[in-house]
Amino acid sequence: MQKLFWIDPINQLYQLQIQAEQVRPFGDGHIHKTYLIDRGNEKWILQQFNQQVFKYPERISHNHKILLDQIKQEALPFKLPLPIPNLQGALFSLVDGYYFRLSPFVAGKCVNEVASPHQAYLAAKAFAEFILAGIHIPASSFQESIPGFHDLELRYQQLNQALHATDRKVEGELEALVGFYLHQRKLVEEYNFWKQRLPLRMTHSDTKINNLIYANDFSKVNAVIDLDTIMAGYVYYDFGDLVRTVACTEGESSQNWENIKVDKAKYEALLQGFREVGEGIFTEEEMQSLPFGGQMMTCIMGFRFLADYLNGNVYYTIHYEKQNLHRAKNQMVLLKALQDM
Ligand code: GN1
Ligand code: MG
Repeated sequence: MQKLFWIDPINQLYQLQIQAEQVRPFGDGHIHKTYLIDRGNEKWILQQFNQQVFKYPERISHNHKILLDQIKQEALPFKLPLPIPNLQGALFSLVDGYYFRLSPFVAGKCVNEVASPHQAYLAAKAFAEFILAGIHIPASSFQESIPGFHDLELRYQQLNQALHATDRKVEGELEALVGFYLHQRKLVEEYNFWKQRLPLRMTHSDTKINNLIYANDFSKVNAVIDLDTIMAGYVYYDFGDLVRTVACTEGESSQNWENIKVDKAKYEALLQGFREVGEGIFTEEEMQSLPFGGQMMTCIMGFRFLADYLNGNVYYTIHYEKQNLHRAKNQMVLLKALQDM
């Protein structure tokens, strides 16, 4: 890898002696640039942070400081690799106008699909245990790292705005997709219904399955990662994004439309994991809202992928022009399957 502009300042800020040969791109998140720093027996994750998506890094630091202060890491059954403070005590380091952060590397397997209901169960348990670990912290202490991140009403409006502003011709497949998503008003109403009834909790808010690290033999969960979206939310968000990414027979980038189905055994395993951990702690209504979460999170991702396609692919990393359109189509097929359950 060629000389990286950030190496010297990062070495200074964290008192390291990293060399360019020890750095390589890592993972397949859609948002940040992630590198593994591998010095043999010492490893870290370094991220060049996406400031287009996360416009308020100080809010993330605020939230992470709460976690560092108020969550007993030793009591958690997995690791929470929060950023390592630099020499000045800051969780982010500014280099040439870009934000970077360093965090501990946790070994294990990061997957886009789980192989069995048992793995689904382990994932659900881990994310539910994460909510539990923060249940004593008032949700109002957290700041919104992305305002309205899971606000279905807002995302619906943003889809409408994208539709009005788009340079694309809205016809054929695109028109059908737009039609389908604009018809999801009922889910938006249901979102507003639950909002009146459920308590806010500290949630992870991005529980897609590759934001978790399993042990190499899949016997347990080693870490919950991607901690930027931790903020106040509803329990069903975290259950819902698991349904979207675990209880589906195809991944979110698949174009095998006919094969996109709900995997019922994995779905039940997710429910079991949340029930076991939440029993007696989450309210009755929170438990009842879980199935809505699967539909709602699939729908919101459909809104967002489609809006991004209409906006000219400015948000998600894509590998070909129509990828966001196809992701929106994929989520539509899954949403229909969830609605038919
Ligand atoms: C993004 O960063 P990553 O890939 O874990 C997105 C999530 C979406 C997901 C869809 C901050 O997550 O909301 O569910 O892509 N994160 C942000 O793959 O927008
Ligand atoms: Mg990720």
